Amino acid sequence: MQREKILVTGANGQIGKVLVAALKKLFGNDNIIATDLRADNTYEGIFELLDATDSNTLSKLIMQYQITQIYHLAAVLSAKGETDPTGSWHINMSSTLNVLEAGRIFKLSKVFIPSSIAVFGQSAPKEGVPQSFYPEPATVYGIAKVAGENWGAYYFNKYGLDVRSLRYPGVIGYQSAPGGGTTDYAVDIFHKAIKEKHYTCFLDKGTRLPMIYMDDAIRATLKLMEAPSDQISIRTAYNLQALSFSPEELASEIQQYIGDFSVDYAPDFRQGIANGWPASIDDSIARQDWNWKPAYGLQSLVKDMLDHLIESPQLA
Ligand code: AKB
Repeated sequence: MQREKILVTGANGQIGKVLVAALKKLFGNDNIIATDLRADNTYEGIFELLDATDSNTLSKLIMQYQITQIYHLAAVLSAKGETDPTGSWHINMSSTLNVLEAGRIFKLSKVFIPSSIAVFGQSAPKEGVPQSFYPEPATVYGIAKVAGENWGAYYFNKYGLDVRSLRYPGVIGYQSAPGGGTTDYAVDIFHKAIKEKHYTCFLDKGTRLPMIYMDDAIRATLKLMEAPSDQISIRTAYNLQALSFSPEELASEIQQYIGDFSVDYAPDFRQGIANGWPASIDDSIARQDWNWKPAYGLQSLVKDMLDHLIESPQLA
């Protein structure tokens, strides 16, 4: 079996931090090369500075470490993307194309480029959006994700590059902070509940969105990447989700543990983004193709988040 050497872009990000740790457990510390725009002084392991829009440095690192796989997590997310549409389009698209080109040129064995529920817009049904529903996103982030999905399928069909992808819903975890997303409230709320017993939510009551616990998101990613190639029927990106909830449903579950926790609502521009997204998507093809099944529902997610954040105050 080929010994894998894996490069991760955006390794300091919310998913990157946790995915790198999981990959190290699977493949060994010396086989994971974490990269990001800025160094994280607390990081233990091989780390390289990389702006993923810089194809020369990406190529140098691939040759230096004899990389066989890339997980491309670096991206400007939905809310931040709206503050600079053309700039974030450039970052998201040029980094994606750099990774795909590197995959083709260096004949990488696999490439993971995540997509998002943000590919769907107002035209999609609110509940259970089918895998093949035509994506009409309203954010620049969503537009770049749709383009990235199609580029991934193109590289697979034209060059045989094994590109795989998931449409991540909002990801909730205690290990790392999110940044620049519309679903970030669902992590922030835990930190504020513990520290201040109050949270002002930037999304309004009733805004139900598809979500997933970090453990499930990492498990889904690794399961997809481990699946035999002939089980992958979707080469754009698989619909993926675990649960759906609104801010007040999440707050009420947190109140089961922190009785004096209160929330008020001050929706900002992110409400407009959330209004365009579905409340749930149909991930039955992921369940069928590679046995995807989430382990966490709302109750178990809230309990696990609070257990970890209360036990380890440095995380809260
Ligand atoms: C965001 O809110 O932008 C992300 C996503 C759903 O892709 N968390």
